Amino acid sequence: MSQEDDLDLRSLSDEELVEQMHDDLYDGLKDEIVEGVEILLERGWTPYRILTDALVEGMRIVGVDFRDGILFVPEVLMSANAMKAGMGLLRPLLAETGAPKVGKMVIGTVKGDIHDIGKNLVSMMMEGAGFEVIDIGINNPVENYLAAIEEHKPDIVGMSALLTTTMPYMKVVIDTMIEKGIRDDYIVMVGGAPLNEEFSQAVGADAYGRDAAVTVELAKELIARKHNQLVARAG
Ligand code: B1M
Repeated sequence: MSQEDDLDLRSLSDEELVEQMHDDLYDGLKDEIVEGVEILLERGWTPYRILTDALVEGMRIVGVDFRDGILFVPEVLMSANAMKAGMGLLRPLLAETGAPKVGKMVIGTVKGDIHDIGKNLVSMMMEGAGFEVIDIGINNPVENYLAAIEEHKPDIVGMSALLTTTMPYMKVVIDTMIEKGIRDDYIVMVGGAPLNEEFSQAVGADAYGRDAAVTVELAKELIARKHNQLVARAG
């Protein structure tokens, strides 16, 4: 479905606008997505609601047609770019907490994998919850994680994978941390659409983040638990 040139997004009801944004994301229409986000913000929608109802849901629809061979890589890339433009507008708003930093996280997509929308979303939500986030980007070999851990001394190491072929690489990173004797110094969290709780446990992670909101909650819990353990040990 393509958008007619003269369609005035402002004339649409919230529900119609969100539906139109799903179509615009599908069609990779970056400017329209930015405008849609602006309108919903003006109408008092929270950044989180815009993110989940308009953008993430739109991308889910794109994913279904990508899977079914209706959409192809170039089209999905345009959708991804439109999604990123919308996320760019929401990022500062989600990060605007002013709260003291609750912890530090290094996050990256694993080697062989270039999907970064979910990881970026997690980063944004973590920042919004008061975490300092060091994003090491996509296609990261274990050396990149180790270098970032060494440099930034985070509380949490986060890994993202969207492909069944790349998710096993998470175990390579965790096993290397074990070999180097540093595994237990960090909370390791994993996420990405093909993962699940069992996989997370099998590779030796501390937690599986089903989505960005769950990841934030789990991260807070795990940080609190770590602090309590440190206090108990010191006492
Ligand atoms: Co790709 N791709 N893709 N793709 N792509 C999937 C993942 C796929 C499921 C599509 C499908 O067939 N239905 C499929 C994987 C199948 C499989 O492995 N079994 C697939 C494929 C096959 C491929 C290629 C191989 C296609 C090809 O070249 N023939 C290729 C691989 C490239 C590579 O990585 N080496 C490829 C390429 C691409 C694009 C470049 C076109 C583009 C990526 C653009 C980008 O990211 N900059 C793309 C996209 C956009 C998708 C889909 C459509 C959408 C992914 C997405 O952004 N979702 C995807 C289909 C799908 O997942 N439904 C698909 C929205 C995002 C908000 O959700 O990423 O799940 P998600 O993140 C969530 C949670 O998972 C969680 O929180 C996030 C927010 O709630 N989470 C974490 C994610 N990471 C976390 C890390 C954490 C915690 C939580 O750390 C602690």
